Amino acid sequence: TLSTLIGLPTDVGASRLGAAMGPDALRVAQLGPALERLGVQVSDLGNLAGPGNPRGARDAQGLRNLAECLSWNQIAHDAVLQVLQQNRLPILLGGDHTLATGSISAVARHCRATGKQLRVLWLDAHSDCNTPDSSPTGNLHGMPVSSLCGLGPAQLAALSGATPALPASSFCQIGLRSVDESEKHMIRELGLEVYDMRAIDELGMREVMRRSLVSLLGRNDRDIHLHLSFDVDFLDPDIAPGTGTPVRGGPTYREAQLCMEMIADTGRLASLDIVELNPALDLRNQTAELVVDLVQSLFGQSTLMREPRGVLQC
Ligand code: DIR
Ligand code: MN
Ligand code: MN
Ligand code: MN
Repeated sequence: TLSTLIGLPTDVGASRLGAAMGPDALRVAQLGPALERLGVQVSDLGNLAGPGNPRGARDAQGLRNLAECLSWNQIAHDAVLQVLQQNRLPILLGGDHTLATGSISAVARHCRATGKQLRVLWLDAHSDCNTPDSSPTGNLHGMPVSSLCGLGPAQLAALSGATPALPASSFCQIGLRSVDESEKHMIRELGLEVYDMRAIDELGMREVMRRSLVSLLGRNDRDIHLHLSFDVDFLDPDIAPGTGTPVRGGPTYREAQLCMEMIADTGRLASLDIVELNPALDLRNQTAELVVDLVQSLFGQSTLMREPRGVLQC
């Protein structure tokens, strides 16, 4: 595998500062070398430049820092698209989760051009499907899913060159435990496939992953591009304190590992966002180190020699 790290140091979509330091914390935790040890060839574009955080008040539409979010998402889109066109696997180092709008818009554009089918797995404590009308905070990191489904701010929703960038049926979300009232309705309306923490409690992570991957990939016999959008707040805050909107009751270390291992087994991962890592809130970079550990599993690290198995057998 050839991969490219793209540092996008911004927190304009969030209300807490600090996610802008995420890319460097991942480099300090040796993300590149960890992937190289697994046989992944890594190049690093470094941190791309973009507007600072004006810490704006909410505008007439109720949104915070919309212009800056648009710039950053355009930067994310252009960088991810270029990496995909080089037949490399883009790894977006955020930055807050608004960047997934630009990143996934680029993946959608690339898949449209190459005839691939895009599927998005969204690991998060939150559903990120607020709209400008429904958002209780005005923070754009709470809106990437609705933007990609054509319901966010118009310019964000149009980034892929088609609105919606992809249908809601192409998403699957896992790990949710903080969903606004308005989002509960949106999940219904969009028909989003969601496995919340209760589902993980009741079914176990293995069955949740099996169901998710079957519904995303089917028999895994078509030309599918699987994108993983990994919000670090997916993880339980006891093991991952370095994130801006932690919610207790998340997946354990082993549950998260299994999740990544099962994604690796599909052999379909073709692009990745790592977002919402906030080193200012972390303890001695432990969250970044944990993320690097998990990303190694995502790229095939396993305890024993294993034959990659089909989704239906897992
Ligand atoms: C909340 C929190 N639903 C919002 N969202 C977060 O601001 O829309 N997403 N933290 O990561
Ligand atoms: Mn390609
Ligand atoms: Mn989140
Ligand atoms: Mn998120």
